[in-house]
Amino acid sequence: MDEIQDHTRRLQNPLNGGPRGIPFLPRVIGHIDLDYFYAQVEEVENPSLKGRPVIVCVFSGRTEDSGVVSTANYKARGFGVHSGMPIIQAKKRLEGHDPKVIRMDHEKYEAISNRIMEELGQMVDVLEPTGIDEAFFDITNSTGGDYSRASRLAESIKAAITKSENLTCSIGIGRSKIVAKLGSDMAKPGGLTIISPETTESFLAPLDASKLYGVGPKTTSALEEMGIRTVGELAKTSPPDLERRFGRKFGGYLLAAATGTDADPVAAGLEPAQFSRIVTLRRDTRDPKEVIEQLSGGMQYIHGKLESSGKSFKTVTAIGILTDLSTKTKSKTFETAISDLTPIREAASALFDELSKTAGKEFRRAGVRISGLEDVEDQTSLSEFLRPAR
Ligand code: DCP
Ligand code: CA
Ligand code: CA
Repeated sequence: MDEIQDHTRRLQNPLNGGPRGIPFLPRVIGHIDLDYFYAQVEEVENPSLKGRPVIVCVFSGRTEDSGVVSTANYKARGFGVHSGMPIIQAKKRLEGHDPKVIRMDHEKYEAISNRIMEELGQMVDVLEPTGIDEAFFDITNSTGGDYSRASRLAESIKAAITKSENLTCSIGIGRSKIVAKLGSDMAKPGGLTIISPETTESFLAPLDASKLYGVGPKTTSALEEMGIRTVGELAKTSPPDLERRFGRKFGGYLLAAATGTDADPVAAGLEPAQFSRIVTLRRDTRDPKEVIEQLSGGMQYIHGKLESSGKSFKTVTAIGILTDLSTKTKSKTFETAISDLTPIREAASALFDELSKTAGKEFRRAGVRISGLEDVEDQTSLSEFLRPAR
């Protein structure tokens, strides 16, 4: 029940998120963004591309080269290529530099994104994905508001994504969403920026006001007219001056953004429709027994989640990620909802037996998911039912 209670408290008091009612822990908010995401996925899949300019493109199909660059790796960016540039123009800039042009494969990136979000969700208190390659997270509770612990947790998040997907990302940690996002932008690629409450003011002060989320070209020139160029200058502006120019709401927002006091909480998605756990196997294998053994802790974790949420489930899915990074799944659905661990284990064993026969390759990672969640309410779990009456 702890989780549910903590979550309720967070909702009641988005400013602190303190565990077990301890008030006013400094918030610890993170923003994570994967580096040159689509292009990096292609590099991981085909390591021989490393060192070459890579552009991932959406072809419109009108002529051979019509379309735009979806993203480019940093090598290609060095030649001035960027997202949204026409393919023809990008090719001109990369002429003579051995560029690799790849067609965008959205499904592939999405599957990887989902796996990463799932993994992240297990490492933080609250995760709010905001795009295919980025998310805000709240780690106030798990760090106790301590920024050194936050730094270590961020390092382990980076290490986990490197281990599971071989991808690099950038992370910013700060006391608000805006500060965290500025931090991750600044850390690109592959970096980590920790902005503790004490250093927030000096971190923000020199930045251009246009870097703040929500400050576009129009606001930027309005601010310039008022003699405001940096975030520090904005932070020192009197509230009435800002409100006169931008209205109460936006004026207030600008001031909060500039002082790193924007209180927008990290919002978890809707109630989870499933619980899952994916692990990277100690070695690639075809042996379902080996897989199940290494998933044992993961299944306990899922079962714990199930219990603490007061849910039961109908469907178990075995997830196998093969050495070529393709994903194979197989599911079993029970007729009635269940809340015990044993049927999860048994179903997963049977499903991995079947998967291993059809996969055709070794498993690199493996996972179990339960879905078809229902409230337990007064439905008796098998173990309670079998327990002798006292
Ligand atoms: N994307 C796209 N078209 C754009 C911008 C982005 O298709 N105009 C896609 C491709 C990117 C992904 O979204 O890989 C994530 O976008 P980002 O803005 O985060 O950019 P990248 O991840 O590519 O690079 P960075 O390292 O700067 O984050
Ligand atoms: Ca990115
Ligand atoms: Ca992004």
